[in-house]
Amino acid sequence: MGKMYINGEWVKSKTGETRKVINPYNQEVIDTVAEGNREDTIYAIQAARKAFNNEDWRQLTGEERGDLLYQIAQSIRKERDELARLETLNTGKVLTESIGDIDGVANVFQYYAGLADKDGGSVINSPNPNSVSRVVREPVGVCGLISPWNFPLLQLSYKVAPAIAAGNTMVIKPSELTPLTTIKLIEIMEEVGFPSGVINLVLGQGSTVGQEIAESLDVDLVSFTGGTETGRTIMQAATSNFKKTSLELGGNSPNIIFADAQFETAVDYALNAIFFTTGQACNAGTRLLVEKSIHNEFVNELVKRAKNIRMGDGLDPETEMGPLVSAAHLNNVDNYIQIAIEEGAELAVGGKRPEGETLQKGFFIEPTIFNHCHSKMSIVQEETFGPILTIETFDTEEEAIQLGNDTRYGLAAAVWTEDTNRAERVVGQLLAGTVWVNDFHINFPQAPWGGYKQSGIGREMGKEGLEEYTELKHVYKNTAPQPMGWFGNQ
Ligand code: TXE
Repeated sequence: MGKMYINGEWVKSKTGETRKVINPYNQEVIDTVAEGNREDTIYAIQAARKAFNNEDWRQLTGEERGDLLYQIAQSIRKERDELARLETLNTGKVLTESIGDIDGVANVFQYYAGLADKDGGSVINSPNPNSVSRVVREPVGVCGLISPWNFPLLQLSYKVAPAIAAGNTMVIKPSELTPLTTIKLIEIMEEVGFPSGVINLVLGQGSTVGQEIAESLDVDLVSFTGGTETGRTIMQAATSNFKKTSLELGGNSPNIIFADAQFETAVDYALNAIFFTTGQACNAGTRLLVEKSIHNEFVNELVKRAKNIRMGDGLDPETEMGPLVSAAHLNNVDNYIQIAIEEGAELAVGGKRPEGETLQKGFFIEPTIFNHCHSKMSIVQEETFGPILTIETFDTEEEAIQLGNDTRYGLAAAVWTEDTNRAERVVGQLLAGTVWVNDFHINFPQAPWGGYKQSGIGREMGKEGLEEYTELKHVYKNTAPQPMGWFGNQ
């Protein structure tokens, strides 16, 4: 049974409650794990607070913390196959994707291992003679790290690795749907060796465990990846003590195809942009914007290939697309499809649960494409978070930009054209945290990741992702102190 890890010990929840963890491919129970509540969370927060004040942790140098991170990266590489298998069992995603995720996790730990001892602060110009002014970065304190179910370990690594690099302590809460690889990561971290209380894991629901983390007066920073509405709740709760808040929320990313784009490559990537991880990616290319002159040809090709997508068990190497993560999410996605049809979007392919006995046991939905959409439709404006592509057309560059930005989100965007000057003009106008030119989905630890508008606050990864986990301190030293003689000096 999967337990929680609090104050250096593996523990059951105080109530003894447990939760079954389900494989979304066939609804079989993969494991049973502890189900914590507010009381367990408070205990973990207290342990993290104590550990933050403990010299054993505070006195470690950046180099030593970097060494711990490097060891974690190495262990993840050793456990790659097992971690990837677990991720596929728990999320339903295909094994190749899980392997990519786990390689990404190791890379994130390695990147922050290298960064942990690089920032020695800076000396700034002081307006006064005989003085030295410097700015240093210090850890924030106790960090609450709340992660989602779509990239369970990868999204968590964006938080845990920089939090350690900066010298914080933490309470980790994975999604209640997908805790298995996170439990395994904690085992790895225990083996690498951290002082008790530096790393704590609490399992359980968002409304109890997550809410306590967001509200607690003893948590100094909350970093959350998940839905925009949950992000709003967390931000409100975090006002209790004005926690530093980092939010990576939803997206509704435009994928803009000009007529001069390399046709076959653009089609290929457009499919990958939306159907990767069954559309359950915050940066999925959900809104395809195609120049009118190639629209019909482009859609025909997309539909032809979408019909061939093989759904099935993520562990089967033949499978190209797995199920959605849960019955509740399948229901959400299905609702969006019905609304789209009612609103007059033209269903080009998919739109229903697949036939065939084996797929009935899982939370499958067919790859779905809606043609002739417009930006007033909810299917275009909402984040469906399923394998649903909407298609709109444009005539001019200006129109493409206007449609691309016609969303409350701003996580990512892509533009496809062979005209490099046009590409730069469009990039400059798109309101998104990441813009790809003739590519999609790529991200890596060196580059900051996060969104404009309602896609969130702050950035993960890159050196900016480390700075989120630090406080700035200005130190001013008078090197020739003299009495001022200001008060009561008659
Ligand atoms: O996510 P939630 P849900 C989007 C996507 C999806 C929608 C809802 O559109 O359809 O969100 O998904 C924890 N205080 N994304 O409901 O609720 C929860 O336990 C603190 C985008 O499954 O955001 C889990 O650990 N924490 C996305 C985490 O928040 C709370 C990834 C994410 O769950 C909480 C996932 C609370 N009050 C969904 N309530 C992305 N950006 O990649 C829940 N949680």
